[in-house]
Amino acid sequence: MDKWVFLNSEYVRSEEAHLSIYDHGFLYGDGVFEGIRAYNGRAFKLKEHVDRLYRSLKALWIEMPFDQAAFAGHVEKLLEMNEVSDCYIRVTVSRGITLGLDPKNIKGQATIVISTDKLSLYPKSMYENGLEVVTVATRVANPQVLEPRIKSTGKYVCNIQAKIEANHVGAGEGLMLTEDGYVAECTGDNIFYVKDGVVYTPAAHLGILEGVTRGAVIDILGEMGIEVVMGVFTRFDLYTADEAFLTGTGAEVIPMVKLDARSIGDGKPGPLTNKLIDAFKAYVARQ
Ligand code: PXG
Repeated sequence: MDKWVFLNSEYVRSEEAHLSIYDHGFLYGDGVFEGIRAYNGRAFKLKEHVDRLYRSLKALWIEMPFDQAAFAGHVEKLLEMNEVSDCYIRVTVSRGITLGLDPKNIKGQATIVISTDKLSLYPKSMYENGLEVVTVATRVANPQVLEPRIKSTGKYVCNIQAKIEANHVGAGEGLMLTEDGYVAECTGDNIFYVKDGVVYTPAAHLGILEGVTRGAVIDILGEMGIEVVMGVFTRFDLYTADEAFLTGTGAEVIPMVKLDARSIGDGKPGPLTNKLIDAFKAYVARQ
């Protein structure tokens, strides 16, 4: 189906949205992105996503021709123009166009694309039965080399390698560790576990993406009166947890029932996880 796409500073038909072969995003992965969900025609946590996008851009010194409010306005307008209700909004910004890596030779503005697409979701059975996860050999990037809080397109070669590893053994997700072997995150999701009624999740400084869904889930757990501890954990903590779950724009909240072939708890989605999934649905509905 034909649809509108926002490209640079105008709305064009998707088949007319072409990018240069000299785009720095294509040549070097020199850009950033956001994946946002729309529910009932409204972009979920749009401000949080746009703020994260602008933080990523600032860190990479990529300049935008408009401010955050105007950018959010373009996302909302595109949703209206495409008359979509529940969809995946993809925002990609690259430094712009020049062959050669020196950014001073970039001509014109950053390349900016916003599109709305169909969501590809985990099957319903995975929410009911839970996901099996394996630890992959590919580590998350060391923050001193590639700051994970920058959602850069280039960084995702690591996550894609990790996903390939998980796919090869038929796992639903791949768990990535830090260089030191601490639990970081999955290839496209943040990770949480439950032990004795307390919820634990890796601290941001370890080299994880500070997920928008992670933030929402921490708020919801707070509303539910459940303590959330951000810290440094090993796989032992997950193997011996009562429950575990993953969060992300794509997965929302999904139970994780196995890690490296070991059952977590009794190997079924846990009661707190199931309660949280319901609470997340209610939270989304009232946004
Ligand atoms: N960690 C990583 C490495 C991610 O890529 C998350 C955590 C969860 O963050 P959010 O803000 O979504 O709660 C992500 C999210 C895509 C796509 O295009 C990737 C993500 C989200 C949406 C779309 O594949 N990654």
